[in-house]
Amino acid sequence: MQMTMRWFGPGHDPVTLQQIRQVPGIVGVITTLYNKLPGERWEVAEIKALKETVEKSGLKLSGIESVNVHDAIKTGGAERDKYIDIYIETLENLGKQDIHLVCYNFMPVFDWTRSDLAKMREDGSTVLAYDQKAIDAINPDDMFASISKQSGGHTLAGWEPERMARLKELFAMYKGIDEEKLLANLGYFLTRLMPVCEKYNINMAIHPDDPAWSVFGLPRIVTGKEKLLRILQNVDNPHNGVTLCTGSLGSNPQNDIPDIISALKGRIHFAHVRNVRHTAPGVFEESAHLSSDGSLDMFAIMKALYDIGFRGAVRPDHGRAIWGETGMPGYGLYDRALGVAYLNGLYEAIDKMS
Ligand code: DNO
Repeated sequence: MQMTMRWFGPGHDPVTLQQIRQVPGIVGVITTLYNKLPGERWEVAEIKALKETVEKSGLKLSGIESVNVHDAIKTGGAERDKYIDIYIETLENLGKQDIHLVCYNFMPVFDWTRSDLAKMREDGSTVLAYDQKAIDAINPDDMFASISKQSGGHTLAGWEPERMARLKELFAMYKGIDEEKLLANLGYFLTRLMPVCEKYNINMAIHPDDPAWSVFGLPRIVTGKEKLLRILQNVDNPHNGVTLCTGSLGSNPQNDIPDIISALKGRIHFAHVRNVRHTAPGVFEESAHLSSDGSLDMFAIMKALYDIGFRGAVRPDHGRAIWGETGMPGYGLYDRALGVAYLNGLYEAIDKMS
């Protein structure tokens, strides 16, 4: 297992590489060119500069999260081949810089969705939370306004203002796109990527939909075991794999995460390990990583990853805001560092007892 943390890059992340390096057991960061919009090509010089910045700090660039996918690809629109060509060039440029892991998502219009970015808990910490009733009561424009108001001035991953300014147009693009079409469009995209992935040994790792069900009437296809298996079987190539995000899949209490991990053996290329607390149907909050603070059994999750032989990049996921830290919602240093320490402890125990 390679323990990593997400880092949003120079000028975007208030957490520094030096701070990350001081977290015990961290070997690398998962990062991105944060200013790139979906559909833009990543140039060699930009990737090189990012990599050098990371490596100068003594860390490895362990993978990219995310190279975002243009909506023309997701909808199978007229321009999809043009944008797939650009995506392939980006992969080629990443491969040439010895980068072999790319996390992406195939969620229509929105990336992750929350109703509250700072829900106050009993102990005074704040967490990201979701309440389906609040989402049902809001329209997508107001949703974006509410998210940006709560973002503390940061641009949040997947909520780029440039895209959100075109919400109506984006929703119109998805008219007539149901789950089957979205799945077929994903298959088309992946099939075209596989040759460049094989050439440069790049593992594509699709991120589950968060939450793991449809929002605002948009189709969602990365929500549970059957659908994940279908995505893998559709393009049955080891480079077509998954980011096993326990918090996203775990938003639905019906998802048995250790069982999903076993079913995906060999095709998990990256893991986001965090806990959620289910409070009512369609209502959850992001708890501390500790099993007893949430609804997921983190030991069973780490054990399942260990048992399938997963030794790739892992990162803790969203942390609570604690100890007065202000920063990007979900991505402060302190609670994620606690998460790392806990996951390292679980892993050491599992390893020594196996
Ligand atoms: C949110 C993240 C997502 C994730 C993308 C992957 O914190 O988990 O934005 O990075 O869905 O493409």
